[in-house]
Amino acid sequence: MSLSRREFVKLCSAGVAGLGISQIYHPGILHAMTEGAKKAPVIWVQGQGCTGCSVSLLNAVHPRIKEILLDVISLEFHPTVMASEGEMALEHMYAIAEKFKGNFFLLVEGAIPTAKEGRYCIVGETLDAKGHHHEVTMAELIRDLAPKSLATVGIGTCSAYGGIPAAAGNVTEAKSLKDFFAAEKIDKLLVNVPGCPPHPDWMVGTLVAAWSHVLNPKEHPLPELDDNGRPMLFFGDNIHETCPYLDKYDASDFAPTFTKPGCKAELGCKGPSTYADCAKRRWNNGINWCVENAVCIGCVEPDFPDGKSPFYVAE
Ligand code: FSX
Ligand code: SF4
Ligand code: SF4
Repeated sequence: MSLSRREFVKLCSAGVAGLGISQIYHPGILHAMTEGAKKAPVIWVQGQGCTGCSVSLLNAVHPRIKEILLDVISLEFHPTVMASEGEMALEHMYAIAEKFKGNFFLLVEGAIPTAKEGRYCIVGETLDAKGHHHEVTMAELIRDLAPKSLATVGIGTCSAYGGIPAAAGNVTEAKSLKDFFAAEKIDKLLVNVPGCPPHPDWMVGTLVAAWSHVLNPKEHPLPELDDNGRPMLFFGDNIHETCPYLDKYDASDFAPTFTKPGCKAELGCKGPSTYADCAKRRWNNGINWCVENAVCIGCVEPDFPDGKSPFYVAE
């Protein structure tokens, strides 16, 4: 399928305005966007996290992960899915960062531990000039790669805001990208795609929007970010205000248990203090979302998890 530039922009605008993900990722849009254009070089690194963000990405439906990898991005390094490993993989990653200096996206999953010189998170080994093994910390990796990237993207709440690794206790002195950049005086465009884990559409959509901007800045302005560095396109809605159970909330008609449909306010729902489009977009190909069988625990917010605890309230 081929679209004119005008049709492409019209489809994009329709998708963005209506938040219809199938429109945003209409196959024609993907095709038009990538037709004759370079794919976005991406380096994905992992620090203190659970790999849930990566698993969520693999669950992408519109488009599927196959289309993302073949048509949208050139995934040059990803610890979970790449076939290569060890020094060879790290060498490739460093070579790509040099080759595409200033022109690749650094996607960071997981927080960055800074206690004990970052040694709570060793991400690989390299050989130094004397042939000695050198253990590379997550902190060192970000220090090296972030300044060379076109933009750094915090994938998941751990890298965006500290998340679970930076929760009370925090013996590893885990930091978010923003705090790490500030401490290290790294001046680089930082975009956050929080969520524990983030919805696949949020990750792919942010990359598509950013790469469209790189390819054609006049027609595709950079997506607007909120005060917490999140694209408004996906994080502009208040969960509570867009919840299908808002009428029940207003009528003080509360569900007594998770498994009963209805407003979960009395069970601990954090929808009122949480901003994301989960109520409209839903998860797992639109089949379900947190509030149907549990509560919103506010996983996309900078104060998650401590400020959102306790997640559940027992009667
Ligand atoms: Fe964090 Fe990624 Fe939560 Fe996990 O690793 S955002 S712990 S879902 O998956 O960084
Ligand atoms: Fe608000 Fe949560 Fe009730 Fe929905 S279930 S109306 S988000 S309190
Ligand atoms: Fe996170 Fe709440 Fe969305 Fe669930 S509904 S994914 S807890 S923001």
